[in-house]
Amino acid sequence: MWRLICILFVVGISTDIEAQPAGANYDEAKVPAYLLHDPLIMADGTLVKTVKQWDKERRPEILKLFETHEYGRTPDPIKPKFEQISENKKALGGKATRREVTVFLTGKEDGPAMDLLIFVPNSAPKPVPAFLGLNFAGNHAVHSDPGIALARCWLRETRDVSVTNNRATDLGRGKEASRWQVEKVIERGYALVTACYCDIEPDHADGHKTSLRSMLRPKKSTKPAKNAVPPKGAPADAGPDEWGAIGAWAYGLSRAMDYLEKEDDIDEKHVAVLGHSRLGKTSLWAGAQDERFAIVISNDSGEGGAALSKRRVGETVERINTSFPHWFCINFKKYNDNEQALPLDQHMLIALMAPRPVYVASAEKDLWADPKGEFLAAKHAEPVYRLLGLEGLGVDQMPGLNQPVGKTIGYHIRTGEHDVTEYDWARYLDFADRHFKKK
Ligand code: GTR
Repeated sequence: MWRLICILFVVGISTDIEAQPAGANYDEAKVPAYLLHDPLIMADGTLVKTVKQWDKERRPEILKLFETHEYGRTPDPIKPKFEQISENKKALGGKATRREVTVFLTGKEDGPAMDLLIFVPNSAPKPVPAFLGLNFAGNHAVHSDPGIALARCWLRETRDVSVTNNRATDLGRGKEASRWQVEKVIERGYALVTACYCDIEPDHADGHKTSLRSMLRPKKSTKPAKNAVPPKGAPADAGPDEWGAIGAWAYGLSRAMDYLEKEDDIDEKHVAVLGHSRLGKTSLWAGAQDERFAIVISNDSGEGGAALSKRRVGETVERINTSFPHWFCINFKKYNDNEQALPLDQHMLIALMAPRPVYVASAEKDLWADPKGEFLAAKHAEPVYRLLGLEGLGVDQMPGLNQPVGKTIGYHIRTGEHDVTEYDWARYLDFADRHFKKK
């Protein structure tokens, strides 16, 4: 019944296969023929022809598909409590005001908490638009400013010694500065708001035991199947569509947004949410669920983010569910080595951002994340933007390296590795200027 878009793609992009995880397909000639669901055809076969039908029927239907089969259901939010813990009006040599704010996620001071780091440009007229994103290594890693508190949460150990026994040390200060470009963001008149994702849930299979996910369970959760194997990465009695860690991290972004709605210096109607890699998957899921995010940006988010799963290029559903059993809901494991059975793909996630601007970025050497699959997902979200009277990507072919394209859907593939670079930030700032500072 459903009208399906049939795609068999054969292209070549320059490769660096040796540097990629082994055992995956990086060969376009070996991409299976696959079918994508049309984002404008309802599950019962009805063609979506009006904005109202999209808003009231198809959009909720697609959102529900992602809740049921991929990320799990997010519980109703608890009102958080906020406490400003520091302020420096002369940060960055006087160019910015730096604030640190603790967000008590369950509203209780003895519950899980997330520390926000906020830089607001001093010279820009208030309120200012903002970029909000989670970071991997603690707020202190985002900039070398010694006044930033060290992260208090469990952190992933890295090859260097900046994290010891899963705790932050001073050696980690500024370690991720190239990924945040704080000065550039401030110079362009935007605030930068960030928090460490491990404040919300530590990123390992048992992380749920100490995080929000053990305290805040979705209400009418479907029961585990009889004889179900106890799930890895989720509470023992978790229902098959109960949220995973990506859901919890996205929940944290929405609570940060709750704070921004109260922050006088920030214009809460102009907040762009962004994230890299697993946190790019998170920014997309946050943007899909929470329409307060006015722009959504995915940087190299790959499998379970912007890339089409059905192409099975680079990381597959099985690989991601095996390496990271806690990220998605239990139902997603049904699609291990069975992507063609998915009732969705990631173009439908991108379509959920419409009519808001969305930006998808890839990197040439990041084949694990399947750049072509990221481009195609952005492309196949376009019909929804058109229905809403907007231009989407505006191109049919993947652009060359370092040639950004797009109108309401932005896209680029830059030279280099899996990372967030100055180049990426410059594109996001231009994109935000274009959409936020329209005359
Ligand atoms: C990889 C994972 C990817 C991506 C990446 C990251 O190990 O396979 O899905 O999320 O980590 O977050 O850097």
